[in-house]
Amino acid sequence: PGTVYLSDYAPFGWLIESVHLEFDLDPDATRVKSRIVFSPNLNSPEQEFFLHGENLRLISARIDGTAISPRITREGLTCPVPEGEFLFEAEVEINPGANTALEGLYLSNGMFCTQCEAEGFRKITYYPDRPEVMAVFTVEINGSASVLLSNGNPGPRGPGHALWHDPWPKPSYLFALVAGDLVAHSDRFTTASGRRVDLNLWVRPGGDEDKCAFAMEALKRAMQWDEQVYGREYDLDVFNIVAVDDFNMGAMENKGLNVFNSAAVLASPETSTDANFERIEAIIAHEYFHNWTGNRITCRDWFQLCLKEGLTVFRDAQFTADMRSAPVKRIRDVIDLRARQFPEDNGPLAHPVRPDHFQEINNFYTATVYEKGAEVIGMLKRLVGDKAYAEALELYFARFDGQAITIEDWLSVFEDVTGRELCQFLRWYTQAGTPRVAVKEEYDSGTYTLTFTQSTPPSAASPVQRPQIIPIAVGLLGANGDEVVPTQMLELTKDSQSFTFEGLSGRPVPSILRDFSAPVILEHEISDAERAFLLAHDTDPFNRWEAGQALARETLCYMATSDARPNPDYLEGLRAVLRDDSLDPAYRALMLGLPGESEIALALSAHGIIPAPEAIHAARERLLDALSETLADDLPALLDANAVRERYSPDAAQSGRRALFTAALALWSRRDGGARAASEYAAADNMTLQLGALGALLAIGRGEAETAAFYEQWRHERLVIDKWFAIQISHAAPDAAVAKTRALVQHPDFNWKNPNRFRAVLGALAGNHGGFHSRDGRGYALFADWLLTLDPVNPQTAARMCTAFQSWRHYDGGRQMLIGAQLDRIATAGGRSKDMGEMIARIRA
Ligand code: HT7
Ligand code: ZN
Repeated sequence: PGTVYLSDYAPFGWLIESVHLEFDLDPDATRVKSRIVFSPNLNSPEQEFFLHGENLRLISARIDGTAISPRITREGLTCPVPEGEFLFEAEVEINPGANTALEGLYLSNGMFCTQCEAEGFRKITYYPDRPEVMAVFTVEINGSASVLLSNGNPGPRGPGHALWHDPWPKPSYLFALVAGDLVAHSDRFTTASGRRVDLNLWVRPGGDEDKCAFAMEALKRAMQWDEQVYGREYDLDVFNIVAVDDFNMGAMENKGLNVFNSAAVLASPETSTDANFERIEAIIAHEYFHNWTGNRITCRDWFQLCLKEGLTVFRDAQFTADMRSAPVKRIRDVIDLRARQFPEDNGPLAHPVRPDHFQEINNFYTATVYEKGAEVIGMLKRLVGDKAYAEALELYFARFDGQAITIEDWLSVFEDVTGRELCQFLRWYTQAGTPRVAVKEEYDSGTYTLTFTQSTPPSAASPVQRPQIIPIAVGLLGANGDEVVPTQMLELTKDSQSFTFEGLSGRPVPSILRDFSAPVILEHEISDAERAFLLAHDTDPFNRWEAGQALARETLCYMATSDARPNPDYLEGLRAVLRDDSLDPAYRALMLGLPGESEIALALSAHGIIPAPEAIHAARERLLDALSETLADDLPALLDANAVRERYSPDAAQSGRRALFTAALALWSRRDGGARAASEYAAADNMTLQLGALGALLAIGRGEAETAAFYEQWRHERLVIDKWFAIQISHAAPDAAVAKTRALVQHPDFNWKNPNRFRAVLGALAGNHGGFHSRDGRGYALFADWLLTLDPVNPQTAARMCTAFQSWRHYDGGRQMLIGAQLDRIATAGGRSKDMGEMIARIRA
């Protein structure tokens, strides 16, 4: 029901010459007056037009000054229109105070704010709410708040009144309005061509003012980077950012007025971890970069979402790599891809990077569209080379500025610059599923041959899979670890293909898929000794880390299915890496990270073994114990060497040392019973160490007093209390996680209508693999109870969290029955939202 298909796309029959909006703000009866000038877009426009509109009370409507009585449905308004240009006017009333879905105009702590992407503008006024309808907006705001903001440049303002004009045509999803008693952290940026831009980060007074400086500096770094690397300048006189507590996602790139989830913008050393700082820098950059990739050039329709999101994620990853460490960023991104995108692409929610149908577009802001979308751009860059990539992007901005376009348009600039046909490459956008690439090696008297075979399991989303073009970066190492063949980009285009290297003096060790050159699953059966060799010698930092991960993954799979002992090659190899002080501490910290329990579950399932969550958890605990034993002599020195004594900075160097320190502390706690962690907790003067020490204690079943003290210390800092809720559940033993969650949902601070708090608690339960999959089904039932509670209030956030169930078919029959029962319960519950209905139906299919 209600499915929209890409193949049904038809352009809107009118252009919009100008939009004038006037808001009279009132918490439960806001009036919105619109004046919209339409002109025909097609040769023979229809005699009637349809404007989207939901939950609006129409007060009056006129065309060219004459009152009309349009037909109103739940979805919008239909009325006959004259030929040629005409003025449409309407006045509607809306109720921001009753808007708990956080889409459209709503209230957060008394502040008016908007969220219009994807289809929220239709909850503000009647409008063709589709991304390709671009228009110049003028907005008047009448309200009692001291700060009244909208898109574009400010016009005259007086008490209770403000005027904004945005000279750049934009789709309605980029409209924004904010009104509140706010204070600004302000700065200025001068663009390369000399435009002086006022920068403001608006927050509520009373404690957040001192958490703005980092985001502001990050914004200036991003503005400069986009000029230097992509030649893109900012194009308005002011750039406003507002921090909002109630927000469904991280942030929103509204033209000139970005709205941010407080958690994605506010930071101080005492209240935020290094990871928070890095995330904030990345999201600030991401939303800023959208100004060109998304706002100036936007999507023709929502199927093309990856056009702006994939490219912007790719750009923000490049930025982080430049600001920090490229290998560390790459490894973190791959960890994230495997944790979130691979399960999606290999389960019932699989869909192409450019989906071809949907019921609710909000359900397609996915890891596939974003992260796989960015991987696809990385592959394109690898295939055409850096120079052609830069030329293609120049052409892209020149050719499509001010337009709403498709993925075919995007690829056309690469075709024009390189002369290459990219129709096979287009399959990365149209086929779902993660390709498997199997490797076979042959060596004969100096000639070495690699044969790759690709296959992608068919799925409901892609029943027929055709071969993709896969860039495979390969280097060959000699027996002493020297690189005998430096990195080459092989292009796998057929189902099966061989590549030959001549003139070698001995059989090499291959390093395949360097820098994770394509989002595929590599099936390369090599010995533990060869993996250990790569862990010791690979000159590609990604593949060196990958060798350690592969050893850890395999040993965990054995340990979870037998009483096998940990692989000594892994333990010894890791010890050697950790002792190598020439390696970046951040990189060594990543080396110490074990694959997560759900990754092991999926790896077992891929080998045809039904995963047992409790056995996986026990195996991981045993491996951590073995690691702490193997490293017993090294850990104290590692702790001393990486203790940061300088004044706190969230920079890459210091945060890398803290990452290694806290990873070592967690292992050392298994040896000293948590004594060192307790003293580190007591002495910590920043959140990274405080939370790291608390996590180390909780992981060994201690930390009760510290948990209580933490709450008392931070009870007035809502973003810290989110962490307090989450860490207790994520570090609970599997048999305690559900009880802990049950206790915490009774806590007076569990404000479940706040998406950050809901995610902190229920997201942590879903992330505690052993606890969520508790054999008696209590985890599933509790989770489903809360999905059903949240859905009528905030369907978007509830629907996103259904992904916790997406891998259900990998588990045993008992668990499948228990999950299936919860899915049935949700599916048949009355009053379910369209968002959740679609998600549950897809998961059950
Ligand atoms: N483009 C935005 C995506 C988005 C969103 C943001 C906040 C709340 C609801 C939302 N729906 C869609 C964020 C981004 O990708 O930059
Ligand atoms: Zn984005």
